[in-house]
Amino acid sequence: MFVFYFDHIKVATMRKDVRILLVGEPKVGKTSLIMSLVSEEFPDEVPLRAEEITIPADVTPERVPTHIVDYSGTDTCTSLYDETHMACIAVLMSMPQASPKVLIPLLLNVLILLSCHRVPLILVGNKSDLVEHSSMETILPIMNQYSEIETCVECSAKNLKNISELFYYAQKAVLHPTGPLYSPEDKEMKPSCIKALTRIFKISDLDNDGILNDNELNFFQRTCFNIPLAPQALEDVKNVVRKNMSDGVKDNGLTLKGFLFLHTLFIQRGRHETTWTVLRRFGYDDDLELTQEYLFPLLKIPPDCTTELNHNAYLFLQSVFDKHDKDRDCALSPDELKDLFKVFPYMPWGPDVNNTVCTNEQGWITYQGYLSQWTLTTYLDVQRCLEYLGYLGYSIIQEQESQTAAVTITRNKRIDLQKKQTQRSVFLCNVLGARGSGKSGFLQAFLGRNLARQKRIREDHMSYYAMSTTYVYGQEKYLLLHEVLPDFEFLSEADLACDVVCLVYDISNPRSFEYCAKVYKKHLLDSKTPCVIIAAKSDLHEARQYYSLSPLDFCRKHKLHPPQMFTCNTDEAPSKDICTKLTTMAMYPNLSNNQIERLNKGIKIHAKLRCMCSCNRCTYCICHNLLNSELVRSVKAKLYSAVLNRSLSIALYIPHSPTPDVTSKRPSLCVGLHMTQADLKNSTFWLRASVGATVFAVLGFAVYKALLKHR
Ligand SMILES: Nc1nc2c(ncn2[C@@H]2O[C@H](COP(=O)(O)OP(=O)(O)OP(=O)(O)O)[C@@H](O)[C@H]2O)c(=O)[nH]1
Ligand SMILES: [Mg+2]
Repeated sequence: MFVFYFDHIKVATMRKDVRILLVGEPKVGKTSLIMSLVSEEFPDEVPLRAEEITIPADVTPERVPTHIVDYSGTDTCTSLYDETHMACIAVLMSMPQASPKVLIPLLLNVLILLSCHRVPLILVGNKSDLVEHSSMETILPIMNQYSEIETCVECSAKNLKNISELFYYAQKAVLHPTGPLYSPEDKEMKPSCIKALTRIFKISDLDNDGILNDNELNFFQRTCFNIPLAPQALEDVKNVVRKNMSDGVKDNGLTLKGFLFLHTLFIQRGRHETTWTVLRRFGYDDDLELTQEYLFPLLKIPPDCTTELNHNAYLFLQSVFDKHDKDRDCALSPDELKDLFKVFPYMPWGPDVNNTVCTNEQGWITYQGYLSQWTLTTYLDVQRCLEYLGYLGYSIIQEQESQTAAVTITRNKRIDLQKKQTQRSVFLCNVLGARGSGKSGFLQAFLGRNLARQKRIREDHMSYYAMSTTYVYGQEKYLLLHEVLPDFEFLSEADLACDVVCLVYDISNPRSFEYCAKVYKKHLLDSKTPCVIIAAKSDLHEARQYYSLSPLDFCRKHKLHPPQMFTCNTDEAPSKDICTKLTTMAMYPNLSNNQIERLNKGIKIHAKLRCMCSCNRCTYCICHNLLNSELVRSVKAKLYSAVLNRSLSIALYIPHSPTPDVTSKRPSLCVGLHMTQADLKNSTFWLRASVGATVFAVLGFAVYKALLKHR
């Protein structure tokens, strides 16, 4: 015989208290039963009705405060309807010698009331001391007929038989009801219970091989019951399953069939609490639905802050990807994706997701695309992200309080602007332009798709978002491109709230630049958001734009970068240089055009160094991860900003150095050129402090480069 121990504190969503209502014919012994329980002796004289009593939590077996209410139809101010409304469980008392003819009408009356409030019932035959034979034979068929009846007990208030047991059963029936789990008529678990346990099995099967091996079983046991299983107990569990079914144990591990069998056995042996503990630990309520508290833990996002996944969350998502990428091709085939989302009640990703993130040649979401989609959901709809992580069992597998532990709330953007540096990893770029100017083409190009490939995308599978990574100074950053609908009249503040704006015009269409100029003048002229104008379809013949200024003159006048030539009509994957520039501008909105250009030159050097593989498993990726770890990243960021500030201050004193754009309306770092003494000290401090870090980073790069060469 094996035993699953459990810790009461872990049963988080269990009821806070239990209210037991005693009903029955007059003189059946309701009040005496309560008095006998309290005083542990049979009272000779009893009042008509006992006052409501409360048994404190620490003296009850299930450790919940228990209220016992004596309902006497003759002397009471509350109706039976109201009482059943408040009760968690009712105890219908009768004499053991009561025949079904007497009992059933009485039972039906009570059941009608109870069914309104879904209150379970225990049938009690009191005064068992008066009869010689058990009445269970007559009672059991009635119990099987009505599923609301949890159990039947024969007791005697006089000789204290089964009194405390009765109240224990009542408590248990409330806290761990059989109804949602098991169908006594069919002698098997209910479909909703099988569904919930199957999801739990799949989450606990960490390597997704369809078997819970000893490690996984131990992890499961520890998560649910707080105690690991002793090796012998583990063997006992498997032996019980082996004895009862041939395919319950495979490769010395528990199969889903074996796991379900084990729970059926628990329930049949009256140990529902074991199954309930598991279900509650995985977030289920009494109706076997995932609770709102589990799926949507409270997370407050202050204004001007964004939400990103942290390092641990990415590691968790990586392990989920790995366990479903069976063929190890670093992409999820439709079947693998379906398998991944089996623990969800619905398929969360539609076909548009394949056109929002990177896919492989077959159109399957790659590892990088998969992480991008999670990053996008976290950024745009953090509640949804929490819900999805809940379905994947994030808090259970990662042993966290809730899914909120996966999310980083970024610093207020205004502080980033003041400090001229950011810790953010995700930047939003809104892409605007006249109809047909090439916005969607630009978005898809960011995902590595040229025009020929874009033409194969179905219209209804198109997406207004494109998310991928770019490298800025060796740091991996996510850029989210968002195509804004071109209706000029309906452009709102929200359409322009982003880190960088992209205005697209079609060089072959003489009317398309006007739209960009109008949007810029109306919404962006006085805005602090950096802006880039893109001259799309540069493979086509350039037409003269019908606008008072040429695009180049317009950019000069407004101190913008010159229009960026772009085409997605290429043989290979289109260039992503503009996206790198956009990310740089989003990261350093204070920088002038010249400074961005200088930064971008640096980026190209770094781009050569980076590992093109994104499997996250090979040595190259491990080195890459090390270099991108939180610690190194923060030191690097500080170092860059210190070097940047310093180089800018030097630039001031170099004769004929490119003059920074001092007259620009957008704030640029040149404002920061007039560095205060404090700034200088700060920068010197960071320069000194980062000498040590530089040595470390250089060593890291050396190892990394050496490995890359061999490759
Ligand atoms: N030759 C050429 N054609 C392009 C290029 N980019 C897009 N196109 C074509 O231009 C047309 C419009 O491009 P889209 O990207 O759909 O333009 P859009 O701005 O998203 O259009 P709306 O969403 O309708 O406002 C399509 O037929 C594309 O095939 C390019 O770089 N070169
Ligand atoms: Mg479009």
